[in-house]
Amino acid sequence: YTQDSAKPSAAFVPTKADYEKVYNAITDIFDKEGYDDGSLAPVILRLAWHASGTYNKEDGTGGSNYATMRFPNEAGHGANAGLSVARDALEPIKKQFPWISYGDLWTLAGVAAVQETGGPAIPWRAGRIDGVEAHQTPDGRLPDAAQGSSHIRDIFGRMGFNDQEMVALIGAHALGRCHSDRSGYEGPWTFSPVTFSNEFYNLLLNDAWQWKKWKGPAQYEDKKTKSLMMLPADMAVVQDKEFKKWAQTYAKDEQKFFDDFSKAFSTMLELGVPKEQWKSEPYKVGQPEAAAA
Ligand code: ZEM
Repeated sequence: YTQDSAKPSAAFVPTKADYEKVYNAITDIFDKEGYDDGSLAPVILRLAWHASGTYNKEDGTGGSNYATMRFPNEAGHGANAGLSVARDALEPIKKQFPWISYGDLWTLAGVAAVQETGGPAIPWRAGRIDGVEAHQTPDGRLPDAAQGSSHIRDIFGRMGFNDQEMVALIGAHALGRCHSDRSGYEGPWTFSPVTFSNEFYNLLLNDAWQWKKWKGPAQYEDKKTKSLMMLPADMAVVQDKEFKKWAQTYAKDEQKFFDDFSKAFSTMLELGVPKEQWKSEPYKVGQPEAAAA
């Protein structure tokens, strides 16, 4: 045996076409009859965000580089409850494409979740590497849904985001729902939880909201149908004057929301990755022009 045949994966250098193949394999697992609203895309987007949102700009720790949610300690952080659903769903794809790092797989899956539900293209690039348990960050780096605008500014400011970017990022709550057996909260934010849109801002600004009367954690329900929800942290987006200006902008102008979300989310997915690790400039995966190229 030569050294090469002993280490076959080291010799393989993936191209953009290979990432297109991974992307397509990811989109193939989204539809899931009987699960939530019929799609795994929302919980997979939440995985990509929680894998990236641990970043601390002060010391460079956390972020998407090392995919440390693979380890039991970080997987067990309260904020990550339920994300095994997303990690487990992506595992067969990791087996099919063993050369991709978990960080690249999870973030590319987040890109696919946004794009395949009708959201904007999210520039992405490969380069994350799998880390070790020592790369895990302490519990408490992700936002607490029970808190308001100063907490949101602390948490997202630590990642390096400004007010406008914070408000744009939270707009992802157009997708998916809360689960009482995961976060304790319950219900979807919008009537179309598998469509990426600016509906989160429209509902937040234009519906009447009241505290839900129940045994669970304090959350809002819409007065009219009592079928939608808002977290206290969501409500902060209209209670805080500076945040509210952006919510109004995004409610009026979906294209502006898409543009700003795309930039901020693309940045978020790159947090914590040293420059020298990137394999290319960011580019669009899974878009018609990419497939044609
Ligand atoms: Zn969420 N999020 N999030 N979020 N999130 C939940 C679900 C989802 C907050 C939060 O506490 C919660 C961002 C920001 C913030 C998604 C994407 C993004 C849930 C419900 C909670 C409690 C979990 C459950 O029970 O299943 C808070 C406090 C945030 C900021 C202040 C950002 C940024 C996101 C992406 C860019 C998504 C897609 C879901 C839905 C998951 C699902 O399973 O349907």
